[in-house]
Amino acid sequence: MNDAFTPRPEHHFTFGLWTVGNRGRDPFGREVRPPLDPVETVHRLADLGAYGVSFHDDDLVPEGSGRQEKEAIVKRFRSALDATGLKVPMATTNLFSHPVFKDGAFTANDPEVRRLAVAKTLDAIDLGVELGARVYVLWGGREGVEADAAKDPVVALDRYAEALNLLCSYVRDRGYDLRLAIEPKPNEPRGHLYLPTIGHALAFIEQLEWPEMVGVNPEFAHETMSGLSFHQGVAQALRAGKLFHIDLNGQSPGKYDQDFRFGSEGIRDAFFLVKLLEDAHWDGMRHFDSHAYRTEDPDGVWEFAAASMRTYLILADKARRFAEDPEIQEALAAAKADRLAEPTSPEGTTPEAIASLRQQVEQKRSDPTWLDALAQQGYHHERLDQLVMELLLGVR
Ligand code: GLT
Ligand code: MN
Ligand code: MN
Repeated sequence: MNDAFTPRPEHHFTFGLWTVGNRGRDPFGREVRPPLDPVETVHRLADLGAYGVSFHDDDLVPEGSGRQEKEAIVKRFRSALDATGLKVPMATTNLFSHPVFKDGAFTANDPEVRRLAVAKTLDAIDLGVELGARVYVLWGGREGVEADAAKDPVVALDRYAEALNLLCSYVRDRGYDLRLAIEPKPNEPRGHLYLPTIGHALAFIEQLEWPEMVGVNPEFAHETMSGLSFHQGVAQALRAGKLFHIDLNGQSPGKYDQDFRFGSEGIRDAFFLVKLLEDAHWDGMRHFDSHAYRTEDPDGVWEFAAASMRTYLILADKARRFAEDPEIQEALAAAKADRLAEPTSPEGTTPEAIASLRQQVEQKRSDPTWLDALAQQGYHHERLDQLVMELLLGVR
């Protein structure tokens, strides 16, 4: 299909090798799809109109590969990138599959394990930068605990921060043009993970040695697992200038990390997320961290990938219609949506400004009808929300 929702490289859609390469294994059943060659992934994604591909070190260069093997793999991968024009905007490290990381990587109690985790990440940073990555994602899948007594949570965060400082120092020393992005998640695979939400990560970043080098990579599924609003969390990251990357997928609240196709669950939050990114002209990658249902054969995987991008473009079109729809604009005015931009204290935050604000309120209060009138006004959110529903349901 070639229409207004056909993805093109300028839309900046990217996929991890591990996403379309997901073989459908789950805790109860084995793989249902054959392995996917990264080179084939590059060609298929380019054919579908994607901009780029991301990877964990081990997705591209399998664990235990020798130096020559690694060189051959990277060379072949680079040729596929050159042939298709596909980019590698982001790379990351697998610090969760190997049994050595069962007690954590950067927060493992054993310092030897922590040193290994840092060294593995430095190697992976070199590889990512070599292939063009400008963002480096850190998802702490094993950074957490089940037996709370086993780890002092304050000291664990000290070690987490130490690891981030080491990585930043290395990036600076090498002169790499690379920013780091922490990916929060509340739980899974650990019972509790450190830095469980966007808010936790943002606060943590401010206490690092080079906070300007570190931002977040929020994932739709991860915030939604805790019942939080994804787009509101992303808005806070954007406001802080910390949205370095984003993982798009689908998830229903309170469940295991589903990583479903973007938009397949949580369509309203997905819409407000797309609207947020598009209204802000956010120039980062629209990265899908999701996988096809286990029911799918290899063809179904490419249907899944094409649909992920198509849904994003449909929602971006809805966001444009939202801005142009006169009835929606009227309903927004009734909700006083534009007045939220008005400062509460137009005169500022000085003691004089505060005194003036109080005096104005005092004066208004002297009119006995003022408070009642304010309290009794309706905001017509029901009308506004229904209009959004109708927009999403395709009848406006
Ligand atoms: C893993 C995880 C994702 C992370 C990836 C990056 S790996 O699939 O579930 O959320 O983004 O390490
Ligand atoms: Mn996930
Ligand atoms: Mn993710």
